[in-house]
Amino acid sequence: IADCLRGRLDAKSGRLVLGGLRDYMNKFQNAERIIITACGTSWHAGLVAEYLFEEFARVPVEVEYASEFRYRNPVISEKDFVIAISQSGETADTLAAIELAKSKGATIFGVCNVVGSSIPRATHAGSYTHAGPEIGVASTKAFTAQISVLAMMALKLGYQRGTLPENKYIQLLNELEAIPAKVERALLTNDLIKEIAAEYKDVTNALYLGRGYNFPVALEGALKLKEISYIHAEGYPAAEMKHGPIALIDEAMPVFFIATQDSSYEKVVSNIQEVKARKGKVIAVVTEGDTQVKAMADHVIEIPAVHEAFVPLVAVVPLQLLSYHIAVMRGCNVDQPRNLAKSVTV
Ligand code: F1P
Repeated sequence: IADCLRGRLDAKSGRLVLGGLRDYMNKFQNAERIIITACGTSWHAGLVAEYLFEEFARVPVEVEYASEFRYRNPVISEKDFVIAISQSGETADTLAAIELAKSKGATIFGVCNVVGSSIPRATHAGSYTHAGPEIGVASTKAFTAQISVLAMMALKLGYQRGTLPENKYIQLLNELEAIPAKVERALLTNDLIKEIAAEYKDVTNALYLGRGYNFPVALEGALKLKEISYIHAEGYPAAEMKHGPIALIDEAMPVFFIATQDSSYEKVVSNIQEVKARKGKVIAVVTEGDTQVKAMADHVIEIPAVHEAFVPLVAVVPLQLLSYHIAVMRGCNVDQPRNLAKSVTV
């Protein structure tokens, strides 16, 4: 994240340099809709971006799995600004979605990690995430770097469109600048997470629940567990629990909540009560100093207080660590999970 922000962000002067946008700022600012397309973890980063763009820039956003988008007949025009997100820059579905949108006259912007890969070459413009090489197949730091770029884009757009007042804009840039230090602190939970992993390494199912900005974090937490530990896991918006997944809860079901102190905190607390009433095990990522969730949960993992809009950048870290430790304890190869390719080029 620090590498991604470096040179692009100067909160004190309000300077936000997004070189890739320079020639396309007009298109971006005047777009009637933003379409975000990606696969896997990158799609989850796109979901976070939907919340960011709609909150700060008040532009309608659609987030599409590239693997669906490319095969249906979507309504798309030159008034759309399409953002394609990919770590590898080689994902075949995302490339095909780009070609489709391009053929309809939309402007395509890439958010990719691998410099010179196929997606940056197929797009009109873009920003690199500068996350460094992803050694493992499953994306981790690419996710946080993608969200960092997308957050900067959302703040810039909001400011330019006048939906984000200058003082709030500067305040949010300052918050963003403080994120790398908060991630460092979140990494200090490693030993505790290892203990939690030892307790849950043999489960066969897990649920991940979060609301608002933490809903995509729940999806990503579940995906990481599936990808590297081969444990069946589902991510859901916490409020959807009562529409189905609640039937799964018993004493054998660990439920991972992202329950940080934000606008949906009280509602998440009542979701936790519902799980505890059914004897489910609750492991919650909470804000430092939390007492309410701590009193109910089987385990809590504390992370520093973060502005609600940027909480995915920090809250995902303990969930990535948890999947890592569980995978290692189960004897799985965390860098080369079975059946998974780093670049899905077919
Ligand atoms: C998309 C993706 C990754 C996943 C795995 C397979 O890749 O689904 O999110 O972890 O590596 O591919 P990309 O388009 O972001 O490179």
